[in-house]
Amino acid sequence: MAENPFDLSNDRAYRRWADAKRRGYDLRARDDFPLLVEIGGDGSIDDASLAIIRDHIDRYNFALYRMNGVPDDPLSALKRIGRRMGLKELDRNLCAPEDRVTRLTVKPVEGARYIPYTNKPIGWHTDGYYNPMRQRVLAMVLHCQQPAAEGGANRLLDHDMAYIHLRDTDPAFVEALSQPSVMCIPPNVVDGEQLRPQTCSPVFLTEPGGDAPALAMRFSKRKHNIIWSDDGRTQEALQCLFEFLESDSPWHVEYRLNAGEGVINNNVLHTRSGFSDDARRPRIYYRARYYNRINIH
Ligand SMILES: O=C(O)CCC(=O)C(=O)O
Ligand SMILES: [Fe+2]
Repeated sequence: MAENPFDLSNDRAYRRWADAKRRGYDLRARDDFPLLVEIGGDGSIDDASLAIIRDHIDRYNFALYRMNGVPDDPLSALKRIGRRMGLKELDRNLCAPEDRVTRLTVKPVEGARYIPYTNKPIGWHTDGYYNPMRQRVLAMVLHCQQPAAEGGANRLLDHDMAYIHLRDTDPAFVEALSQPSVMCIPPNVVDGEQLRPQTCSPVFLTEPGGDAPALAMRFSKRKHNIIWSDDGRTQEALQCLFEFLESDSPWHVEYRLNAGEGVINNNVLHTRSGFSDDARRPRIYYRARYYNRINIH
């Protein structure tokens, strides 16, 4: 078993891991870096593409793909991708109880309570930061079936790099954001019915990985509906994190997905910019969330 780089008392293991992460990003700057990996329109992935996806996931926690055609059946295509990634259980979703893959498009009335179903920008978050701890969202696939007429780009940031920024700035920031109840989400109650209980959790937590633990992050920049620990250290750590997220580090990636493109990822930090739709061809995204990390065999 390799040493744990997330152990705050093991600086050597952390340095080795952080240096390897940074080296991985140097490759992205090269001209021959394959930003989008080619896959089939039905979600099938050949061995060569699978090897590249595995490499990207190992290094960056995300991989962008381009299908060789817009899928006729995006739900099946997404599920096929998920299976190939070793992803097992799809998240139960309040808004997509029937098939557990969510179709994101602007909804006029009832859905508009949730920002994803509007054309508004979405700030930095990881998916399911409000889920109970036994249903942690550790991976997801975000797929563009049809882009907006204008806008609707995504920014992505590997949460490992946010961790590195905080730990290099002050290890006490990581310690503060690893406290078991640093972030609490009040219950979701609609018309007197509790749809979700209160959930408290750390921001940074570790999950069993391959031969060493892996990092997961639960976070949203939204002020609304999150109760943060009010101690000074946590507040400073959050300030540092907010500033980093809004900065333009070499690790931030911005991309506007075209039809048939998407991102497979270990639930990295991401945003969406606001957009405007052509009423005849509205923006359509699909989102599949899973309770385990990507594990490609
Ligand atoms: O619409 C998008 O581009 C992303 C939506 C998103 O991040 C979410 O629904 O969690
Ligand atoms: Fe999201």
